[in-house]
Amino acid sequence: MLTTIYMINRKIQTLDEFTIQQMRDFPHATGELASLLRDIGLASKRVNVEVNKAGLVDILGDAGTTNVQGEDVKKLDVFANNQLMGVLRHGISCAGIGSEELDDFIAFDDPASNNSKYVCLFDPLDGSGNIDVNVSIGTIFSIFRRVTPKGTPVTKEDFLQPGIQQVAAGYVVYGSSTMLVYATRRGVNGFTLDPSIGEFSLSHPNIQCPEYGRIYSINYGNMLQYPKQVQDYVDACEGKDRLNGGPYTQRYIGSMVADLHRNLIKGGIFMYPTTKDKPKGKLRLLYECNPFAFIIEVAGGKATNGKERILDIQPTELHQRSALYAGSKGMMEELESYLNKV
Ligand code: P6P
Repeated sequence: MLTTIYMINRKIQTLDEFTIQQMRDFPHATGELASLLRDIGLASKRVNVEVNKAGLVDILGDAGTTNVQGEDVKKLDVFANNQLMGVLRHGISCAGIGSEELDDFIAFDDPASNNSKYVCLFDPLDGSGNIDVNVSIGTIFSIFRRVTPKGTPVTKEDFLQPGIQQVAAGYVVYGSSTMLVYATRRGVNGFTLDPSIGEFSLSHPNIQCPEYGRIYSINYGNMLQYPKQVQDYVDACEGKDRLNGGPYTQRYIGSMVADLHRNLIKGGIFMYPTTKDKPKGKLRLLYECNPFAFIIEVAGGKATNGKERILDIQPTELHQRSALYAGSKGMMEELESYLNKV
């Protein structure tokens, strides 16, 4: 007897279909956020093409310039920045941008852009020091509703909002596969780029960060510069104290998108404390810490600067830095019990 094999016609939603479905669920939605997310998806697909062939074309190596942080700018950083700036400037949803690669914010200041509802901040290619050695890198983005009147050019006030005001935040990780993960208050969803159709397809619906994990991520090279409470917590992670599920395992890629993506999915804690060399921290608040803090909190985790919730910090400068402790709720509470010891 012939066995009839029913092909499972599991319809996998593309990013476009998913964002449109989300819009249908909100009758008052204008579609601007959906359009903005699709624009970011388009730019990241173009970046992905270059990242995937970075070893073959003359796009490796330094672009010969340094960014506002004083870091050597790799050609792919510049390419990624220009791709994001281009799609957002010519879209219908973004009035202006802030970028790690740009000294100041940019108000697009044309009639359509000035009537757009959102502003976007991004690190176009984080971890770019890893480009030449084929380690996962990423794009990080943060979306706010503008606070200045529509119809006018955006001002710095539109960008210096506390992270809790984010409407959406996400990242693209260019790794063994290319994934776009984004959060709104409704949840965190992950989309894997399907090369056969050239679309991001829903692969990780409703991502939840496990309350506990076994992974702790920190750069041991700076250990002697970290606050003593952090050193004591890391000792505990190594098994010197009884921690829930411990002793843990240490994983650190040196590319925060890759480290935080792994910890989001598997559970874990990521720490970039202040150091004597960087007393305000290394990571940037607006386009690195805020987006990941938003994503991790929506997924059930926690994110602080060691003293206060990242999302509560009132920014004062576009490129200001912050310490970052982020990840599984239970592990963050273990860490906080050490940080609160005077
Ligand atoms: P360190 C990459 O340059 C980055 O901004 C983050 O992606 C990463 O987590 C961190 O810096 C690594 O810094 O000092 O450990 O090399």
